[in-house]
Amino acid sequence: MAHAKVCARWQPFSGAAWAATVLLLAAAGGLADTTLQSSDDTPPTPTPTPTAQRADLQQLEQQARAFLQQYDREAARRLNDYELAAWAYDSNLTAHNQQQKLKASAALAAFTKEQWRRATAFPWQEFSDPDTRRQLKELSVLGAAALPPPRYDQLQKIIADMQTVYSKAKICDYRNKTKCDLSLEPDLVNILTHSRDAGELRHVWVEWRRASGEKVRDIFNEYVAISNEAAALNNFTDNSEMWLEAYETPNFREDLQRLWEQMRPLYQQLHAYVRRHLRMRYGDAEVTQQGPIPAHLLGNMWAQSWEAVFPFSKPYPDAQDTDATPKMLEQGYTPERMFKLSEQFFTSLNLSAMPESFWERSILEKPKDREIVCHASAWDFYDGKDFRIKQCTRVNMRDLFVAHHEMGHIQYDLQYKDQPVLYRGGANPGFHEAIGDVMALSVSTPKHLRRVGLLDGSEADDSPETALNFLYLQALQKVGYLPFGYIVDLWRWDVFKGWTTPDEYNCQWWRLRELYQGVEPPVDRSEDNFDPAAKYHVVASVPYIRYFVSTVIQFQIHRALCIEAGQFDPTDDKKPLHNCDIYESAAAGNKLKAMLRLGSSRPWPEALEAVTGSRHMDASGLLDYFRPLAQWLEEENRRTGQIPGWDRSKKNCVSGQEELYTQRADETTVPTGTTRSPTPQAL
Ligand code: BJ2
Ligand code: ZN
Repeated sequence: MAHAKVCARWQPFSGAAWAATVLLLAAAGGLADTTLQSSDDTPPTPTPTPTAQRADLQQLEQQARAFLQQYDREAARRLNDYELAAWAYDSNLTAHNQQQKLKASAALAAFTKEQWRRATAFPWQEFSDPDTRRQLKELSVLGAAALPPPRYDQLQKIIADMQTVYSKAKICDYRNKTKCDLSLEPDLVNILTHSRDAGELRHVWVEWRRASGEKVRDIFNEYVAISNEAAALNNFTDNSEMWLEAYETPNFREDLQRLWEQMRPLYQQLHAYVRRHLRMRYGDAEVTQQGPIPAHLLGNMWAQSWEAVFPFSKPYPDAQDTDATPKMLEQGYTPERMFKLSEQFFTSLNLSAMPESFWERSILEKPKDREIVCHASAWDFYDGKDFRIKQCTRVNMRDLFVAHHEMGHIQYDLQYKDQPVLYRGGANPGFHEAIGDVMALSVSTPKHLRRVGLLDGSEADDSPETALNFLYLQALQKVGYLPFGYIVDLWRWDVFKGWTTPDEYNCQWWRLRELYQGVEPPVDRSEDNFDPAAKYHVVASVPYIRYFVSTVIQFQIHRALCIEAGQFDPTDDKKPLHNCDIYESAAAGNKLKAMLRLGSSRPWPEALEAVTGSRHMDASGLLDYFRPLAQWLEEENRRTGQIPGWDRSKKNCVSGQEELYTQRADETTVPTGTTRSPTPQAL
């Protein structure tokens, strides 16, 4: 469970001939502790053991190794069955395909449980080989398969249903109310990116939430209850603890909080700068001087990535743009060519090309004849050969980076394909998310874009103004993203813990949005709405903190690879980190490869150390990268009288829609009585 990959969120296992082991176990004095949760990975205590018992233990350890080998073969086959059924459904959302996927899921769970039973019968904590201990420890956390089969099936059905509502959701056009076939990808994404009509943006924002999140509010409650039941059966206090197990780090939450505090001042500078430009664009009535930013104006459905505001807010409007989209369109780029370009970057680092079958089986464009899960994803089919991406790709720079993100997953999958199934995962989930993004940090530099013909001019044309425009564009994606990457699971952890109760789900979501992101909804909200579930990972039950972790460590990894490639020198002003392109550096690629090949066979600090020399997550990579922009933003905000931070929102969040109407009527005389956020200063 700890390292299970996200697309198959199950614990792998095996199915074998067990008579010999059972006999041995009987000889050794019975079955081991059968609690579901593992304790730790510490070496066995060398208590004086009678010789006979020691011999039994050695024999048991040998048996365990044989078990793991057999398990590995069988697990790969079973996982392959499941992934094929899941792919069939996600790429054609029919009732029949859903049934098949749920059947495959139930079969995998039954197998997992059986293997868990066998694995935990070994006294693995006492084994001498650390690798055998690690694999059995991994197997000892059963996850959702611990549920009684009917309850397990119910959980999977709820997740599939929530994901399907999200994937099929449609809304009506702002102007033509009879045109009601607008889907998130590509229609709503296009409107949010290009429309500058605040009314239209508000419409799309509100309607999307009506068509997606609101529809799953009731079944989400059941999802929380069953997830917690599963966690309890695994001896965790609640599902948030089970999710955090993947990081194998005590006090992980405190570490994250510390990272956020380190980066918050930079975020607040960016926020203040963007707010000023939004005010200039949309007027004081839409955007106040000192309030949170209305979430519908940032060019993204969740206000998680802000690059769409770049055209009207760039620091130097007359300097060269670093957007590759115009050239991509001019050169007739296709989705396939975007992925080929990404593949070529990987191979230039001496990393692997995609197998032939990848190009045959992937879905790189939105099909016209059926409904699919359009949200981009990368798939490992666990047979060492079959790897695919499904993405409703559009030809633009944003999707070029998503293509790199997804290919980063496949590259990781390819590098650890010869590891046991139990180790075919990232060092921790954040590492898996970081690989493609590390590539994109090089690819997005003006230097690289010119090299591949996606930007005019030569390096000699690079002025400090172009560099700042570029860094600003990067910040809109990466810095703008940070608090969103953080709060999705801050919210879910408290929901699983029962600290946020169903009558507070939506208002608590907005408290976090306001407190950390400094955004507010364009209209009042209530508990009739369910805005967290308007985000894919919430309905698909995919943990989210991995993306926050990734955003931090990708800059650490980038910095280390840039030094390896001779592209970054902290003592040389002419080689700033943001200008580094590791293209064609086999030295950088080999360093990365050594880490990727480990999969999850070692605790993550070791993997990080192999590349960066440090065993700790650290925001200094990101802060180093953005330093020139941070200075510029500070000065610019001072010059224009912007005060970073925000006052409390004047938007309301109340228990029900009815209360909202009463309240509006009474607004002048009655105190709001609404759920309010703590002040930003309380952060
Ligand atoms: C677009 C991207 C995910 C991802 C998909 C869906 C959920 C898991 C996978 C896994 C990968 C693996 C995504 C990109 C950055 C921010 C975040 C967002 N889709 N997943 N099977 N992103 O991570 O690629 O493909 O191998 O573990 O959701 O909020 O858009
Ligand atoms: Zn990813």
